[in-house]
Amino acid sequence: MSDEHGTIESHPLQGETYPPSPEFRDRANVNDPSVYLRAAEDPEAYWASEAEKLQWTKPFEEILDWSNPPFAKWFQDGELNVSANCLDRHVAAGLGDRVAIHFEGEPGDTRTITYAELTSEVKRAANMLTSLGVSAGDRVAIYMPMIPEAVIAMLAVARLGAAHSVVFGGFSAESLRARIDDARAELVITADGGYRKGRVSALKPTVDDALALHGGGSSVERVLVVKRTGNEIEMQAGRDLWWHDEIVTYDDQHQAQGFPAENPLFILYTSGTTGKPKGILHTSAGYLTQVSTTHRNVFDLKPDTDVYWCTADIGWITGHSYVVYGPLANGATQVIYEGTPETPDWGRWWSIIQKYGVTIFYTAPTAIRACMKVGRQVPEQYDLSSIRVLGSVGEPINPEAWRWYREVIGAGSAPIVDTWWQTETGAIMISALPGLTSLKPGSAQVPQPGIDVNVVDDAGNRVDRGQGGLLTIRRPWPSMVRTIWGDDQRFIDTYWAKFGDQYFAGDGARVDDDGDIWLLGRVDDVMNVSGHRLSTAEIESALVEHHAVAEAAVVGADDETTGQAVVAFVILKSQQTILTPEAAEQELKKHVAAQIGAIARPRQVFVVTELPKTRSGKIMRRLLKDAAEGKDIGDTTTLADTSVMQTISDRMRAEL
Ligand code: 6R9
Repeated sequence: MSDEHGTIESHPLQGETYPPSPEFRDRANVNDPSVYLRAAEDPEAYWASEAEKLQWTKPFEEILDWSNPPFAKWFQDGELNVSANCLDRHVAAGLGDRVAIHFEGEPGDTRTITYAELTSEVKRAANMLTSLGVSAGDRVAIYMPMIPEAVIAMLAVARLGAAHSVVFGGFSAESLRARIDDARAELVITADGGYRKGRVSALKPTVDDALALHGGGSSVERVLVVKRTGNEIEMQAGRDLWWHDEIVTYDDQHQAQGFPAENPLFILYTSGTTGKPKGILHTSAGYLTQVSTTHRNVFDLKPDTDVYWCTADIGWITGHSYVVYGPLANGATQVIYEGTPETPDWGRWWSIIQKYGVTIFYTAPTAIRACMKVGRQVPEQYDLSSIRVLGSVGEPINPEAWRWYREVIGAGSAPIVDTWWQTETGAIMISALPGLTSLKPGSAQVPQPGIDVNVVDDAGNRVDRGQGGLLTIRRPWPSMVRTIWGDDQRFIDTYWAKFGDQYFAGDGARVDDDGDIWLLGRVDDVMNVSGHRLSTAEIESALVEHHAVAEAAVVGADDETTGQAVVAFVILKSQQTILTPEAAEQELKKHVAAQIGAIARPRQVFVVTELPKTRSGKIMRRLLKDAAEGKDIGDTTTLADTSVMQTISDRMRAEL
C-alpha cells in the first residue's frame, strides 16, 4: 500500500487469540460455522430467510433487484410496518409485560417501560402526529436528549410511513437548520432541554435560533416540545406545542399499516470529504432485517434473559440501529441512560450495570480509554459479574484498551466483539461471532455471513494475505445506504465511482495471514474524533467564515483519548484588526463549536503565516498532521516553498 494510505506494519500481537469458552459456544445463538459457507453460496437466500423472521403484512417474493446498480432494492414487492415489528408483534406474542426500556435520567430519575406501555405510547404519538399532518413520505426532524420520548418519536414517525431525520442534540443551530432545509422537514420534535454533566443543556432555544436563521422562512410548520428539564423557554403561538398537552388528547388505539419494503425509514447526516454533510437514506425492510439479525448474532442476544445496554446517543447511527431498531425488533430489554459517564462521578456506568444486571454492554474505544485513564479502582467497586458479552464500535480498539475492557469490565472472560460498520452500511458488517470466533485484540476480524467484504489494491483487485489496501464491499447488502438524499450523483461519485462495481468505504485495512481484517482508519479527509466522523472541509469552511480568517487547514492528529483530535492551522487576514494572534486560539475554538457543535471544537488552533502547499496549490495536510503529532516531517520536496514546513514544525515541537 502506498504512503498516502498510511504505513502498515505487521501487528506484533497478531498471535494473541482468545477462543470462545466451551460453555459459551454451546449456548451461543450461532455456533455452527457452516453458516458462513451457506450464506456465501447463496447470500440472497440467506438474507431472505433472515427477512422471513420479521412480520410482513404482504410477503415478499423478489429478494434483490440489482438491475440498476448502485441502487439496490431489497424485498421490494413485500410490505411491512417497521414500528409494528418493534412493538405490536411482541405484545401479540404475549410479551407485553417484558421491560423494553429501563430508563435512567442523569439526575437519577428512572422509568421502567414495558413493551405494552411503549406500544401504547407510540400509538398515541402516532395519532398525535397524524393530526398534525404527518403522513407517509413526509420528513420529521428530531432534536432530542436521550429520553424515552426520543425513541417514541422515532417509532411514531416510522409507524406512519414517514421518515425521521434525527439531529444529534450537540449540533449547533446552523447545523440543525442545514439538515432541516436539506430534508425539507415540516415538523421538529424537540425538548426544552436535557441533562448533561449535571447541568441543563437547553435544546428548544437552539431550535428557535435555527428556524430564525436566513430570515426565518423554513419548511417547518410545527415544533413539538417535550418537557424534560423545566428551563424557561419561549413558545411561539401557532407554531410550538407542548408534547404533554397534546398527547393526552389522543387514545392508544392505532392500527399500523404496511408500507413497501423500500419506503424511506430515515435520513441521517454524516460527514463526507467535502463540507456539505450527506443525508444518508435508509429504507425499511432490508434495514430492519440486517440490524435485527446482526444484533441477535453478534451480541448473542437471549431476549428473555439478557439486559442489553448500548451507550450510543440516538443522534448517531449506532443509536438508530443498536438502541432503537435492532434491540426492539428483537424484543430485547435494554437500558437507556441520558447523561455522561462521569456524572456525578466515573462510577456512573458501572453502577448502572450493577443496578440493572446488564449482561451485554456496547460502547466505544474512546470511552474505554477515558475510563482506563481514571483507573480500574473505580469499576472494581461495582459488581459487574452479570456482563457476558462486550462490544466496541466507532474506531479501531487498541489492544491495550481491549485487554483492559475484557479484564476489568468483562471479568477476564467476556468475549469482545469489535464491530466495524458505518452510517452508510446501516448495520454491522465485520465482527467476530462470539460463539465461533477466536478473538484477536485490535482486529475487527471477519465479515458477517452474507456480507462480501474485500481488501483491494487501487485497481480493485484483492490483495494477498499479509497485505494492506482499501476496504470495499462487493455485493449489495440489505441495510445498505440507498442514496444520498436528493443527490443520486453524489451517491455514485462518493462510493461507487472509484471501483465501479464495489462500494468504497473510505477506510484502509489489512488482511493478516489468517484472513482476519485489521482496520487502519480513514484514507480520505474525514477524521474520527471519539468515534464520530468529522470532515476537515466542514471545519475549514466554518473557520474561513470567521471575518478574521483568510485560510485554514484542519487535520485529525492522533490523540490518546479521543482517537483523533481536531487541530487547525489558520492564516489571519493581513489587514484585519478583529483578532490578535494571541486571542485567536480561544475565539476560533468557540467559533467552530458555535458553527458546527461542541464535538467539532479544535483541540488546538495555530496561527501561521503560511500553509504548506504543493506547486499546484493543494494543501499538504499529511505534513500538517505529522507536525501536529510531533513527528519528523518527511519529504517536503513537492512543496512550493520548502521552508514553510520547517517553521511550522519547529513551532509545534516547541508547544508539544
Ligand atoms: C458505526 C459508526 C464510520 C467509520 C468507519 C471507520 C470507523 C467504525 C470501527 C471503525 C475500526 C471499528 N469505524 N467502527 N474503525 N474499527 N470497529 O461508527 O459509523 O459514525 O458512520 O463511522 O468509523 O472509519 O468508516 P460512522
